[in-house]
Amino acid sequence: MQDYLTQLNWLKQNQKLILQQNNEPIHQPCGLYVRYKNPVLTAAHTPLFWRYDLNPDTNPYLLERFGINAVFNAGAIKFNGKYVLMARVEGTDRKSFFAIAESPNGVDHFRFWDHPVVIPETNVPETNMYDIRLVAHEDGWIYGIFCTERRDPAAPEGHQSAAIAQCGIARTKDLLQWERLSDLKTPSPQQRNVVLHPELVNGKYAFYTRPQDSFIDAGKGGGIGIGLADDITKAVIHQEVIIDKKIYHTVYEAKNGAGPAPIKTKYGWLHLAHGVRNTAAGLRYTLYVFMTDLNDLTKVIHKPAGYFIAPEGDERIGDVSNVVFSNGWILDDDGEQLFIYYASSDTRMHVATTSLSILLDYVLHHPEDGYRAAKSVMTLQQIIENNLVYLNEQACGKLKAILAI
Ligand code: M1P
Repeated sequence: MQDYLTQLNWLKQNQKLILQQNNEPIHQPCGLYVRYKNPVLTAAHTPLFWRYDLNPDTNPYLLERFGINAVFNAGAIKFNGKYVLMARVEGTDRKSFFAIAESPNGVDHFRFWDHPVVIPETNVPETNMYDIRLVAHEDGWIYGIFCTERRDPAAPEGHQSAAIAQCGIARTKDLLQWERLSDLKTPSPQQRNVVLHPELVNGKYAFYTRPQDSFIDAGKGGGIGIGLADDITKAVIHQEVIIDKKIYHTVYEAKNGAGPAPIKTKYGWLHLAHGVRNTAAGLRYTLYVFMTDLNDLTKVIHKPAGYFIAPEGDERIGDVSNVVFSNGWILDDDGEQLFIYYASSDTRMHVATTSLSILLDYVLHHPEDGYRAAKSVMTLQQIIENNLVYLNEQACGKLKAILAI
C-alpha cells in the first residue's frame, strides 16, 4: 500500500506541475502572431482518473488501464466566458474520441472536463472519429462537424488500412448532450476536413469540403470545395465547386483542407487552412490564410503566398512529424484578439495569438504567389526598391540610425 501511495503521489505531483504552469509568449520575427512556450494540451493533461483504476484492490500495481497516446486537432469555441477546446484524444489503441478542456484565458490552465464527449453512433457505426470543427451557426445550434472513418467494405482481407472517410454531423446547445444527424452525402468517395459555414446561404447550409479519390491521396480530386445542402438533418450536397485548388510547387501542392469555420470581416470571409506538400522526408503540413468574397463564397479575393504557420523546433517531431494542423480558432468578444489553436505532428495542442487587425493586414497586403521563381524575385526587388527610396528620401534619422547598426 505504501508503494501504491508513493507512486500515486508522484503521478499527481507531476501532473500538477503541468496543469499549473503559466505559459509564456514567444515573439516571432514575422510579427504575425505570438507563439507560446508550452503546448496548451497534451496527453499528460488528461485526468489520472481516466487512465488509472484508482482502487488498490483491483489495480495493486497502479498500472495504466487506459493509455492516452496524444491530444491534438481540437475544435474551439468561446462558451460561457471560457476558452473551450474539443480535442481529438487518441488512445494507445489508436481510437480517437472527443473530450473538452477549458481555460480561463485561452493560453494556459486548460483542464479537461470529467467525462469524454459521447457522440451517438449512426446505424453504420464508425471505427474512428476525429478533427471536429465547432461552429456556432446562425440557426442557434452549435454544430460539431467531424471526420467519421470506417473500413472500406470493398477492400480485400489483406488490405487492412483501406478506409472510407466521410463527414459526421452532430449538434448541441450545451456541449454536453449531442444529437447525431445523418452523415453528409456528397458526390465524392472520400471526404475529410469538412467545415460548416456559420451562416445560411440562400436559406441553405453551406459546407466547405475536401473531395478526394482515396483515403490518403487527393488524386485527381482535392482542393477546398463548397456545396449547399437543403436540410441539415439529412444533408446532401449534389454539386461541389472547388474554390481553392492544389497547385504545383506551392505549400498546398499535394492536398489542402479547410481549418476552422471562416471569420466574417468587413473585407471578406477570413479562412485558415492547411496545405500539404511532398518532400523527400515525407509530407509536410503547414497553415495558410486566404479570404473569400462576402457575397460570393466561391471567390477567393486575397491569398498571401506561402505558409502562415509552419512546424518549428519541437513542433516538428511527433507521431506524424513535420505537421501543423488547425481546426479551431476563437475571435474574442472584443472582435480583435484572436486565438489560433493548432496541433503539432499529430501529438499535442498549441496556441498562437494575434489580432484580427494584424491578420487582415497580412491577408490584404502580403504579396501573392507568382508561381514562378522569377516572379518572386520581382516581388523582392519591388520591396527593396521601395525601401531604398523611402530610406533615402523620407525616413527619419532615428530609423536610419537603427538600420545602420
Ligand atoms: O497526419 C496529418 C493529418 O492528416 C489528415 O489530414 P489530411 O486529410 O489533410 O491529410 C488528418 O487525418 C489529420 O487528422 C492529420 O492531422
